[in-house]
Amino acid sequence: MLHFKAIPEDYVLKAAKCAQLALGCSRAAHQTALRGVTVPNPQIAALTPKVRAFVERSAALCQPEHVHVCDGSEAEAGALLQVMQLQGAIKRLPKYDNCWLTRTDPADVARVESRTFICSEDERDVVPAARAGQKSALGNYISPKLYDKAISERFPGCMRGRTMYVIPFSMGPVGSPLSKIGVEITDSPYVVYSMRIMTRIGSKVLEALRKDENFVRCLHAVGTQGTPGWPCDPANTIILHKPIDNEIVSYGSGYGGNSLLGKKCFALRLGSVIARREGWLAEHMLIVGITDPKGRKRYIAAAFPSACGKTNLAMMTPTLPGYKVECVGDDIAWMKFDENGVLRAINPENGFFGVAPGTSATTNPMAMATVFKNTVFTNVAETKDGGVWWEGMSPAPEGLTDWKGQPFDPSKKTPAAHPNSRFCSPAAQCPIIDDNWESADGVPISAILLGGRRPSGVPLVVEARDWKHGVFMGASMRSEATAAAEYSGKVVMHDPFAMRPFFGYNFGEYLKHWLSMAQPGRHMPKIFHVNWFRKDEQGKFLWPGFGENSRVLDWVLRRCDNEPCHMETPLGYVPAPGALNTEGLKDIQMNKLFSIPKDFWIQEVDAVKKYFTEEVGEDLPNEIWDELDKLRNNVQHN
Ligand code: GTP
Ligand code: SPV
Ligand code: MN
Repeated sequence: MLHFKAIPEDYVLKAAKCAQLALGCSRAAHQTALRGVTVPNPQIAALTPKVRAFVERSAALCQPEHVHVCDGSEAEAGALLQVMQLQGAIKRLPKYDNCWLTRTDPADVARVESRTFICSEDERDVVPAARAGQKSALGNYISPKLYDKAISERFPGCMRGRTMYVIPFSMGPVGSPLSKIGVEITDSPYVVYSMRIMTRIGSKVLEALRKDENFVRCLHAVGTQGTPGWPCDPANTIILHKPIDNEIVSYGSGYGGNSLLGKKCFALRLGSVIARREGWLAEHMLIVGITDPKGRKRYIAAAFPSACGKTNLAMMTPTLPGYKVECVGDDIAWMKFDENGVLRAINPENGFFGVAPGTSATTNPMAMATVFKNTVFTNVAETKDGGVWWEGMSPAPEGLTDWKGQPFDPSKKTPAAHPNSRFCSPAAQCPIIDDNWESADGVPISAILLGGRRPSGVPLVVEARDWKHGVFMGASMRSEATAAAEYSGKVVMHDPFAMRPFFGYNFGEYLKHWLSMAQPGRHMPKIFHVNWFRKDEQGKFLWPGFGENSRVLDWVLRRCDNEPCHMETPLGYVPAPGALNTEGLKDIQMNKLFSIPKDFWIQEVDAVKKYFTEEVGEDLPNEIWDELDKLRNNVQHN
């Protein structure tokens, strides 16, 4: 058993020392480098009994050299940067203020959905009836026995010679009634530094734990393989969730959603289970505030799959005159109806872990104004003058170093930045961060958008006729695969509610939970499906997207005011002729953007039916079957 007496007061020096020793550097070299960065660690005494027990158990299992409890201070952040520089894990980007570049092992670049599991006694808690005993497309099940086995095969002694960091973190503003607390234990200083951007960490969270002892236990270790600066273990990577115990265990990957356990693991997978139990919604949604030319401000939440435009919509610069957009969150929404029947949302995160490629001064100027200070860049290309570059930012400058650290050769087909390269930046730095983004009560939601990458057949925008129809739209969402997970190629995948990789429980039950939200006295937000990604025969986008999406938001908000600017189609309501403001846009082929090809939709209905039948079966609510029948009828009689 590890005793806290054994934990050094001058943790940083010792942590750095062991990092150096592990890499075989000379003692003198690192001691010189680290002179003056020793920080006392009074946090240990502050641990509540439950946290302490979790730390002691994890230390006994992983056998680290040192344990450091994070206080969240600036001094600590500085020390982490020093440790990582000594390890060769990051390098400074001298072109900007406090910006850093990481290159991962080329085998550890995205979420690994095939190795992500949810554990429960009963498989049906996780996997819908139709897939009993088989692989499910809507989440991987693992039994408690295999869960324990997976841990015991990987964790014993995995932090030998390393420092174990303890990160108390809050999802949501500390103290908000909608917030939840977690404690992540990790041996990756990159994870600690990223968590301090993406969540609220440190002493204030330990303080809150003294009032309410409950927290989600998150254990993470990177493993001992990988490249010099990026230890990992791709062959043995596993991401485990056990909702009944409020527990997340992740091994072998340092990347994004695999390792920053507050994000997808907690806020969505465990979050969806907690939300169902407590009667609210944990969703893969951005939250954005829009002020119209009359000065009326409304908030919208939007679910698009990974790498399908959430960050862009959340920070959009509207092209329509008189509109103003402000950002509350770009990835996750926790939403709950209040006592007045208003759906209120918080962003449980504290930062943006955004897709770099495609981000530019024309597509997303607000992101560009956010990311060049206090940011960690992962797997982007580096410029000669110590800056960063990625595809879509600007014409490629001379002398680039690619994401693997090699001189970039533009004549080759391989990109300079990895397609899933990302920036990790504090949300507060966004120039259009909403005044209410940390409001303890959350912001009121007027409309919910759903969407995906649909190169053909799917109109620019369709309004659901009612809540039930909207839930069906979410259930039947599909989208082209992206680089955010381990898929290759542009296959169109089912991705209900953009949550396919993030469900913490049986998808059929999830749909029932959504349906149960509609109750008398509640102001149900209108639901819309949008598609910025429809293409013409030449493969060119039919819609300019980005800031021009404000034209769609304008119509959405007018519909929220019940303006009769819509017309019926087999799919739902679309803008009446002339109702979508396209003033000043050239060459927009409205007929192509809004066409509803009969053959396409008959196939779509068949594909959705097949998916519901094969993946959900009897767990699919009758209301959703009814909506599918209605759609088939509408399409056939079109
Ligand atoms: P995650 O962080 O993975 O959840 O992704 P996200 O949903 O936040 O996606 P993001 O906004 O980062 O966009 C991903 C890619 O889609 C980027 O390359 C964007 O440039 C591109 N994109 C975003 N919005 C639009 C749009 O309206 N039109 C087109 N054509 N591309 C877009
Ligand atoms: C996503 O894939 O939806 C992301 C990035 O937001 S990650 O944090 O890796 O999940
Ligand atoms: Mn996401």
